[in-house]
Amino acid sequence: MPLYLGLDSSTQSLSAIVLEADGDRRRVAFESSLQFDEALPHYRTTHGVLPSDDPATAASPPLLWAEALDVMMARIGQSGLDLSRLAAISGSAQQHGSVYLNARAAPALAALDPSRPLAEQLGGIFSRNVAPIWMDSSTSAECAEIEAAVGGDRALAQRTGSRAFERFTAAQIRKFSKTNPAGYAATDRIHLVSSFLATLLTGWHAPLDPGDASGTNLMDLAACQWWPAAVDSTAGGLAIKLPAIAPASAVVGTLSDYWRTRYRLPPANVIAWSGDNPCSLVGTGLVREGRIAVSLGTSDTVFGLMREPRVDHTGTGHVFGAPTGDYMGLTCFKNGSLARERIRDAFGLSWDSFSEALGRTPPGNHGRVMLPWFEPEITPSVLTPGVHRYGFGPDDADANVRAVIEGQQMALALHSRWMNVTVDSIHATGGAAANRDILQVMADVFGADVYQLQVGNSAALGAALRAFHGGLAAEGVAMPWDEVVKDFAEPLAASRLPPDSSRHAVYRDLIDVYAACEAHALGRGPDPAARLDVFRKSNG
Ligand code: ADP
Ligand code: XUL
Repeated sequence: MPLYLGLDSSTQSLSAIVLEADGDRRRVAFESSLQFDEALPHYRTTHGVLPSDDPATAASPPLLWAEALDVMMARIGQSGLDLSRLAAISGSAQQHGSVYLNARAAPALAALDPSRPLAEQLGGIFSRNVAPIWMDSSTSAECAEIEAAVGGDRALAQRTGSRAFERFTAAQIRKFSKTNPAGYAATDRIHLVSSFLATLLTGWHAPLDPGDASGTNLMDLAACQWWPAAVDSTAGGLAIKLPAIAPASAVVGTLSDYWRTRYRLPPANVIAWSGDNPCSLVGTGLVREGRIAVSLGTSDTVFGLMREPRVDHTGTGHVFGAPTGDYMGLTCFKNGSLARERIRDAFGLSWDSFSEALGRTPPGNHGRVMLPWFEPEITPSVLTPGVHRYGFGPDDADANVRAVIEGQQMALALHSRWMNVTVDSIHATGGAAANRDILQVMADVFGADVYQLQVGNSAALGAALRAFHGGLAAEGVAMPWDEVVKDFAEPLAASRLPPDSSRHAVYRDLIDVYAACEAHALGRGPDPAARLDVFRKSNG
């Protein structure tokens, strides 16, 4: 039976999933994960990110991702699987991050020596040693400049799927071209994390898929091509530095000699890599409209498939290309797992004692509301971090635990309304989806059944399923997506967490109060004290 490999290079880790699939006989044959900070401590990252004094900047070393790939491929080589059956590989990567390569990259990648580790051969290929990542919020000026040059935020959103966002690649490239013109001039190719890793596998500059390219603010969403007006408004001479865009199921090359010789692998097809959210869409089985997934990873995201691109005119959400050739709507929150960890660690809790604390307070938390903006926030846009607490202080462990979870779930529900989906079931994924107490709050806030999935890492699974789909397509077999995801990406019936109607009623009240607190914290609304009082009186 053929094997299909999916890799996921996320903010904090690299994971791999190998699927064995032939018709209806399917199973996960191998799964492995490595945490960047622990496995590769010499890069000195924390949660996969380089330390910075400025909360607005966030970057990671691209060499770290390359070395992690080498370590993971060695593990796969030693997995005991019959790798001569490896038919195709695809990948998922954190979105928006950009990798800057000079003209030495192409010849160096084509001539890698399989007897030497990858990272020590890549030292000279970067025109910028660090890659700005999705957590960076330092480019508001560049966002404004790009929007002005293309005719405004609505024009940009209409064409590319999103207004200008600080973490999107266009604003990051513009900032680099302004602050380091020599480095920009020495840049031959700007990859996203996804196409950079695909490039390492194939040995030549691999194209980008429309899903990840729509996280740049540079792609014409309908045409799946770079939009010249945005490209020219971003930086001079950018058009020739961008990778090509290829369909998500395209074969972008075969595994280069480096990997074949070093780890005794076959010349497997490499299918275009994509972003972690487009991959998760497939990995959570959302290949039809009408359901949503919530990913509680380093970022919290809420997303769903869209047949037509319905752009968010409130300016919070995004429309990306989906691996199925459709579209996906997405809203992203930066204060996700790391905010939950901040509260857990502030009170010296484990995840178990965190759950116990959650159980000691009632839904609605006696009208205590938190906006957990430990770091600058993406949704809503908050550039200067600061946690806002209404009705309690930072020392009450139980109140803080419930407030962070409810605040995040309220924000997910409130800021996904633009997608206009009637939510009756949610597929939960990401590291924190292991926590059923958090998922129960999600069910009660949304008033929807929440399901866990058989394979927890939906981004890596989605990448493997994309390898499966693209690998078959390369052999002339067009398998429908419903069939691709069958058995692998289905919600576990036994995991269903139904909402409780009385708790949902509390949250229907609270969401308006939460919105009032958010407006106040953003300086756009009155003090919500009176509304909080009314809520407390009617909800205990
Ligand atoms: P990434 O965005 O890097 O893919 P993951 O989806 O792997 O992140 O999620 C990692 C996060 O999952 C960790 O930072 C941790 O806070 C969270 N996590 C893991 N287990 C639990 C749990 N039982 N309860 C809550 N959060 C958890
Ligand atoms: C999505 C986003 C994050 C990253 C990291 O727009 O910024 O979800 O993809 O996972």
